[in-house]
Amino acid sequence: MPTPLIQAVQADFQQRFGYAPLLVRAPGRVNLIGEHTDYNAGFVLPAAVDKEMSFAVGLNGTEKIRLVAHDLGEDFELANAAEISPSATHWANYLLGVAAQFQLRGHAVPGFDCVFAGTVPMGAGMSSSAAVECGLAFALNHFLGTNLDKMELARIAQLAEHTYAGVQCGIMDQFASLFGRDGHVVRLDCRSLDYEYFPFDTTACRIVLCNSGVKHSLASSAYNTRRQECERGVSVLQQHYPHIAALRDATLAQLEAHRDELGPTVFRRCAYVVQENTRVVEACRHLEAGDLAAFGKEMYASHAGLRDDYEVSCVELDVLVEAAQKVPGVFGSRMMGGGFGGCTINLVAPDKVEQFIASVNAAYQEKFDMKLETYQTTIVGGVGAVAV
Ligand code: GAF
Repeated sequence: MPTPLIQAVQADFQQRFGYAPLLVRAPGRVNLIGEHTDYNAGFVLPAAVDKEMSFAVGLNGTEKIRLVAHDLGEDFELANAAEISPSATHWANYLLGVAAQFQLRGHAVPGFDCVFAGTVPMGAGMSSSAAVECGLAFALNHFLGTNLDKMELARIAQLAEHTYAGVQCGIMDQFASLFGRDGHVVRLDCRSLDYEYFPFDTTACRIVLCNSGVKHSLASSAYNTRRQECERGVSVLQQHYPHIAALRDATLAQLEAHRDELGPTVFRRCAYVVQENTRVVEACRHLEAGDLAAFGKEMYASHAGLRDDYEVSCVELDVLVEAAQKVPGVFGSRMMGGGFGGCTINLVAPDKVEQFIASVNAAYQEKFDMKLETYQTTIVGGVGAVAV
């Protein structure tokens, strides 16, 4: 059954361009645990959720690329699809970057039209940009007949983010949007790209997101700096342990042994990543054993590491996690995504959700003069075409 949003982009497309489009949905994601581990060749545990981007896409038989951000009421036109380059129109870059990646792989991109809209909140750490990239990558793969598999599409979307959005992200977000499975979280080994699905019943344990509403303009540059700090750590360690190709391969003992050489900041960044990787593996064990309390402890430890060692949290997120921790029936809570704002993710017993939302709202209002949005999410399947 097409959602109202899919119907809206379809109607907008039809009215503007006068022909029938392909309809595509691309979900945002949550990440239960494993933050800033993806670009360190480590483990992550995301799931695609029911906040989605909706697309209407078609080939227009000309050389033009015409893009419409339905929510913003803005459009963008490029005269010649063979001459794609980054644009001053911020949102258009996520789409242009994807088309450019197809071209770089030797696939000519003809003129196309795309209308998109979404319910994934922007800047909330739920991967709205990855959803935009993945939705178009799916559509172009269809129209160009390129037959690329989902992992290749994830890679295209990731590289679009690197080259046209300037964020040197890992592959988690794009992977989650494309590989999501209804009712399952998925553990990805970001080195081998092997993945394993774990059932997660959101009627037995709710996933509640608290959107702090905080968006830091420096988040992208701080993200890239964290990545560089990790790379610096690896280059120091490699001088002593040539087998270390990424922080995934390092141990705390090795970091301790070279603490002075690493320097205090790089040491703490690396120590966080090494511990977070272990936490993902442990958390999956707890999930399989049905031990949500133990799973939740890993989440709290993850937040503490992100706050104190990786330093990507902010006071608003810390207040939300502290408030969550005081509510009975909350298994775990932590900041989610790149950080510097956005959401916390909370695992809450179903009969305690109301109390949880009331408590975190009260704590947030007491400290900050800002509205807190909360979302109860369900886990959905990954990017796909929508039949009408
Ligand atoms: C952002 C990035 F896009 C991901 O690749 C990941 O690194 C995440 O931050 C932190 O875990 O969402």
